[in-house]
This record gives sequence, C-alpha cells and structure tokens, in this order.
Amino acid sequence: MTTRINLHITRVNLLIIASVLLFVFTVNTQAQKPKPYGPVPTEDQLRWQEMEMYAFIHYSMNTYTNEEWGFGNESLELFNPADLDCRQWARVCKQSGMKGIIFTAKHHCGFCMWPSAYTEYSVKNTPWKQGKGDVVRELADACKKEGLKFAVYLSPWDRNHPEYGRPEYVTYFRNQLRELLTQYGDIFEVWFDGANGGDGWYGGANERRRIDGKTYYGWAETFRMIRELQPHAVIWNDGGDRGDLRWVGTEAGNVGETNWSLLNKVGDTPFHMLHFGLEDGDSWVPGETNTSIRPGWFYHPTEDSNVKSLSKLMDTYYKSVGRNSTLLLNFPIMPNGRIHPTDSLRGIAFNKMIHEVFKTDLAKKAKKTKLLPSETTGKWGGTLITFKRPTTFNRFVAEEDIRYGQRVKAFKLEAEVDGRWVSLKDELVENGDGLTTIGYRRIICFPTVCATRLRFSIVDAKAEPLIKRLSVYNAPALTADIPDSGEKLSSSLHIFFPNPKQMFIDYDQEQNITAFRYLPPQGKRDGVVTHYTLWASNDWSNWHKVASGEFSNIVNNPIWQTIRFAPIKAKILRLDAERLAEGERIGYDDIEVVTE
Ligand code: FUL
Repeated sequence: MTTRINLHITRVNLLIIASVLLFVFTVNTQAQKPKPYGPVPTEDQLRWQEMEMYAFIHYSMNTYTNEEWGFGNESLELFNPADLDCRQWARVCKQSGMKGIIFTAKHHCGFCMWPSAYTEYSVKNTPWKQGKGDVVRELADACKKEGLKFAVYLSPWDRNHPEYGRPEYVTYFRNQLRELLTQYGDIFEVWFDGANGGDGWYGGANERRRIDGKTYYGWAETFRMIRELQPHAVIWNDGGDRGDLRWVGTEAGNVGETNWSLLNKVGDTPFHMLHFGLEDGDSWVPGETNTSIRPGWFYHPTEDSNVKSLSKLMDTYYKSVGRNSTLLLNFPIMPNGRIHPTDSLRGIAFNKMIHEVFKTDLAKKAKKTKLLPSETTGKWGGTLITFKRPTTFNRFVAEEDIRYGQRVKAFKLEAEVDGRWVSLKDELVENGDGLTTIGYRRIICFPTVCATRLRFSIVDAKAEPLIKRLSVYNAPALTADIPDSGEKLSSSLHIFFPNPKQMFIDYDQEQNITAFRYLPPQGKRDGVVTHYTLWASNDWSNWHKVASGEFSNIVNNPIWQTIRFAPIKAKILRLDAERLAEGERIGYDDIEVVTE
C-alpha cells in the first residue's frame, strides 16, 4: 500500500519535473528563435536552393535538324539514336557537381520523348527501339541510380498540335503533364517555358497562332494539379501566374549582384525585376540562373569548339550561386545520344575547380569578434576576422539564415594590409563596389590581398541581420584554362541599308558563299531580326532567293545565328527583315559571310 502511494507520488513528481523542463525548453527555444521578417521560403524552396547546381538536358527533334526550335512537322523517322545512353548523361552531370537533371520531355516542336498516350508524335512512332523506347523513363532510372533528382521541362507552346490555341489543347497539355507527374517517380521541379513564337505547323494548318500567355493556359488549375500529384515539386513558370521560382531575365548565365529573392505575387515583371528581384516584393520567388555550356541549347557540331571555357564557367558560378541564385547548366545531347566529350570534360573540370577554390576556409582558424555598430562603418555592426598571421586570400563568402527572410541590403569589406585598411570591391561588378544583398549565399571575388585582419560591416539591413556563415578563401589562378574559341569578326565586307528593314552585303568580286551569319544587338530587343529572307545577286537587279525562316530563340539567347545553304556564287547578299523583335530598324552587332 505504502509502496503504491510512494510510486504514485513519484509519478506525479516526475510529471511535474517533465512539464517544468518542457516549459523551460520551450520558452528558451522560443526566445532564441528569431521572428521572420517579410516573406520566407517554403521547405521545398529551401531544399531546392540547397541543390545549388543542377543540369538541363536539351534533346529533341532539333538534335537531328540542327535547329534551336522545331516547326512541329519534323519527320518521326529522324529519331533513331545509335548509342543513346542516359547513364552517361547522369554520370557526366553528377561528376560536374549537378544535384539533379531537368529534361526536355517536350520542346516547342511538340515531339514527346516518352510514349504519351495522347499523341502520335512521340518516340513510340520512331524507328528507335522499334517504337518501344522511353527516354524519360531511361533518364529517370539513370538519375535514381546515380543519386540525382529528376525534373521535367514541358513546353506549353506546341507547334505540332492541331488544337494549339484552343481550349482542347490545354486539356491535352494537362493530360501530358499528369503522365509525367505520375509515371516517373519524384519530380523536383516543373519547368514551363514562356516562349511563344506564334507560327507553327499545328497539324498542317501552317499558320500563326497568338495566345495570351497569362490567361490561355489556366495556370491556377494546372498548379493545383501539380501540388496534388507532386507536392514537393517547385514550379518554374515564365508565362503568367507566378510559380515558386523566377527566370533571371537572361540566358547568358548571370543574375544581378543585388538579388532579392522576392517579387510581387501579381503584376508584370520587367527585366530589372527578374534580374534583381524586388526589394519589397510580397512573395518569396528566388531566381534560377539558366544557361548552356555551349552557345545554343541544342547540339550543333559547329559549336564543338565553342564550349564554355573553365574561366567562363567559374564566372557563371560566381554570378549565379555566388549571387543568391541556383545554376541550371545545360548539356546538349549529340545525335548519337550522348554528351560530347568536350562538354563532359569541361563540366568535370568545372566541378573540380569549385572544390579547389573552396577547399580551405581560412576564416575557420581565425578569431571572429562581434563588432558593435559604433565599431564599424555600418549601423548594424559586423564581424572582425583576425588571422593568426598575414594571410593571402581573394574570395569572401557570406550567408544569411534565409529561413527568417532576406535582410541585408548593403555591406562593406575591408582588409588590413600592411597596417592600412583597404576597401574590397566585387571585381565582377562594373559599377560601385557590388556589396549589396547576401541572401542564401554571396561570394565576393577581389584581387589577391595579404592581410592580418578582415572587417565585415553591415551597412544597411531591413531588420537585425542573421548571418550564418562568413568564410575566406584563396582561389588558385586558372593556369590551365582552355580559352573560348571566340567568333571570327568580319572585316572586309561592305554593309549598307537602302531602307531600315533591308541590309545589303557587298563584295567586290563574285564569291562561293556557303553561309550567312548574324549577331544580333546585345542587351536589347530593339532591332533584333527574328524572321528573315536572304537573297543573292551578281548584278543588283536579278535576285535569287537563298533562304527564309526564323532565328529561333534569338531574343532570349542573342548568340550568332547561322543560315547555311548549298554553295552559291554571288557578289551581293540582301537580308530582308520580315519581323523585328522590337523597333523599326535592323540592328546588328556583327555580320559574317562564310565563303569556300
Ligand atoms: C527558351 C526556349 O525557347 C529555348 O529553346 C530553351 O529551351 C530555353 C531553356 O528556354 O526560352
């Protein structure tokens, strides 16, 4: 009996002690847990940001027609890769430091890389594996084997589908998306390209179809479907309703040095908002920097010597991952079904270099002292890093704890060199010192200094800054770099414009011409030729039509465009701009005529 009472008391006591402990612990953790400031990322957005780098793979009919955009009527017979090897893609991507792969399951030409039940225009009607193949399946399996995440690019614009532009197509599009989201395991991201060039084959109609990208696709309903079928996938959407991520306004591989992970839920997003984010945006919409390891997204043999150099890739890394963004790096597939050896070697060298640069954090063994606002140049205080001895470095890394919002607006970096404080500037930035936002991660590159102390001051912030990492590195010089094989510039051509939409290129003598190349104006839409007709003549009066068509994706990716043709003998070429992206007058940065 007594024992029982004692036992009872003991239980009660234990309960009381446990409750007190729980209370203390809760109060304690609550006191320590900062309050969020402004919009914050979801768990899925956080997980996505932590991937840092993942790959794009562009592979479709364009691979076999040597184009960037297909028209939608490309023959199914063209698709028959001899050596398709998704394990090779996955291995290359993994060794290049990529944490996942986003695959062009359907590009604008409408050709489906999986045997969709809703169209005949897919791998199932090609000679490849007698129609029994499924590239999406092979890649999803390869990713699983290599421990990579998998995601899909499904082009909303479909130049093959007869109903494109009508409500029936939207149902078709959702049916396809459902197949991709239910048959291939976990999908980490869904990518909806915003391109909508207008004209296409459309089941034989061969016409121009305009849609309103904001209303036509009914994004809200499609998003609901994605949330239900793949609740952890993040949505990239360039065509209307705001997804979870945003484009950074360029395909050149850089985001603004000031990069807020915020935008407004509704409203237009001009270039500067995409590129820099919106300081007072009401939603968390971080930027994803997408670019290709080559000039184009699809494989073109002529670009084999134009694979980005190691220093260009490092520059891209600093201007994406180093600026509070992720890097989505594209590897095109060759017609035989594999990644070109130059691209894979470059990708692997890139990853090795990142590891090399960030191998030893020199701040780890240094003393870090908290600085009061009065001890710094900023109003939020900072940190003094004191090295044991004079230390050589050229990279600085800072990270905010973004779970509680992005806060820092401006900071300052000073190094004590030979007893004198010198300000450090981000050398990848043209104007100002570039020391603005931090976010998930900010990497500052500056010429090598040898210093005993480094002072980090927060000049301006929206609220109490929550800095979770300060690191210092000494990046080795890139000695063994393979240079970009730069484009040849034309020098001896005579170019003139009889009217704003016509360009003449004149040689003194007849030439054997095999191609015409056009480099659009860089950094603006004004004057960019999107559709052309090319004529040739020997006498200024008899004109022979050489080619006509569109420069695919020229606005988003303003690289050299090449019009190839069977050799012609001509003295004069004439380019008629049938359509310009904007403005009234042809613009160009360079022109090249390829002669035999
Ligand atoms: C663009 C598309 O038009 C390109 O073909 C490519 O897929 C790129 C990633 O997005 O806007």
